[in-house]
Amino acid sequence: MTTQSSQSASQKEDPSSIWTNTTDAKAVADWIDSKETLVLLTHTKPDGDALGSTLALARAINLKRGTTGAVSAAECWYAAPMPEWGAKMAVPTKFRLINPPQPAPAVLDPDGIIICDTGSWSQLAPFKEFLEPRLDKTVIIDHHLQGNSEISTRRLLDTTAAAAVQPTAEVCCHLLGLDNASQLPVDIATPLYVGLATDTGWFKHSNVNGRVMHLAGELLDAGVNHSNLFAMLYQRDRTPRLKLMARALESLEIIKDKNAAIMTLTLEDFKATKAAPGDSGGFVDIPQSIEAIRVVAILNEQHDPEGTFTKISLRSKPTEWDGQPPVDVNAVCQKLGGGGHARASGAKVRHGLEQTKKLLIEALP
Ligand SMILES: [Mn+2]
Repeated sequence: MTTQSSQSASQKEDPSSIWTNTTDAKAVADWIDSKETLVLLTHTKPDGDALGSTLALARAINLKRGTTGAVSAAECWYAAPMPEWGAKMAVPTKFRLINPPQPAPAVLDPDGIIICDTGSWSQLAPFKEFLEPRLDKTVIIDHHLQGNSEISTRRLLDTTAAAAVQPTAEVCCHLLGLDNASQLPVDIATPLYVGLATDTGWFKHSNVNGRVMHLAGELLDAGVNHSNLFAMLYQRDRTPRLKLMARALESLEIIKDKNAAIMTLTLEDFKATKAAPGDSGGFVDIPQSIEAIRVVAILNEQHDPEGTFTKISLRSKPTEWDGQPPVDVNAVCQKLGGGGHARASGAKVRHGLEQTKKLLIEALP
C-alpha cells in the first residue's frame, strides 16, 4: 500500500516529479561507482524481494571493491520485523536491524543511499528522519506503480517487472562487467532468485512472464540451489501453525451467491493452538483451490488496548469466471475502511467476528 504525496502545479510540470523511470541500469552502476560509502534501504517488514534486491546489490558493490565485514563499503539497513530466514540469508553481508519507533542511526553519513523495492514514504517511515536531509544522495530501484517521486530524482523504475530484483540484477551485471546474470557469483544470484520467486508466489502469480523465467533460468545457471531455497522459505512451519490451519479450514463458510469463501479465527483458536498472530499468513490462499470461489476472506479476531477488533485479509483470483470480471478487493476493503491492491487487500474493523462478517458479505459484489 502506498500513499501518494500531493503535488503542486509547478511540480507537475517537472517530469522528474512524476513517478516514472528517469535513468537506466548502466547509469545507476556508474553513480554507485562514484560513491565511496553506500547504505541500502528497503521497505519496513522486508520480504524476499526487499531482502533479495538489497543483499545482492550490497554484495556486488562489496565484491567489486574487495571490502567485507565491518569495513564494507555498502551495508543494508532493515526495519523490523524481519523474517527468520531473512536474517540467516543476510549473513555475512553487513546489515543493521532497526526496531521502529527507534530511528535509523544518524551517526552514519554515507555518500550514497540506494532504496530498493519501494519509493513510498509510508513504507520508509523509520528512515524518514535520516533520509529527508539527504534526498540529493538517493537512487531508487523499484517496480511499484506508485511512489513519492521527491524521494529521488534518480529512479530505475520498471513497473512491468514482477520483482525489484529484475532491475537490480541488471545493475549488478553492469557493476561487475558481466554480460548476463548466469555469470553472477552464486551468493549474489541466490538473493536475486529469492526476490523473483517470492514476489511471484514461487512462479505461480499472474506477474510471471517470459522475462521472469528467463532471469530465473540464468540465476539457476549461476548455481542457485532451488530446492534448498524452497525448503528455507516454505518448509519451515511450526506445528502450531498447522493446528491453526486446521481450525481455519474447519471454520470455512461458502457464500454461494457471491462465489466467496470466508474463514474465521477467534482469539481462542490462537490460544488453544499456541499460534502467534503472524501464523495465519497464507491461509487465505488455500480456498482459492475451489474452482467456483472467486474471492476469499480470512477474519482474525485480535485484541489491543482499545479492545477487540477484526483483521480482514481478502484475495481474489485474477481470472474471469462465468463472464464476470475478477473481484476488486481493494474496492471491497475501502468500504470497510481499509484498502490495498485489486487482488490482495485488507481492513481492520472495530467489531467482533460475527458483525464484521456480516458487513463484509454486504460489501462483496
Ligand atoms: Mn517487490
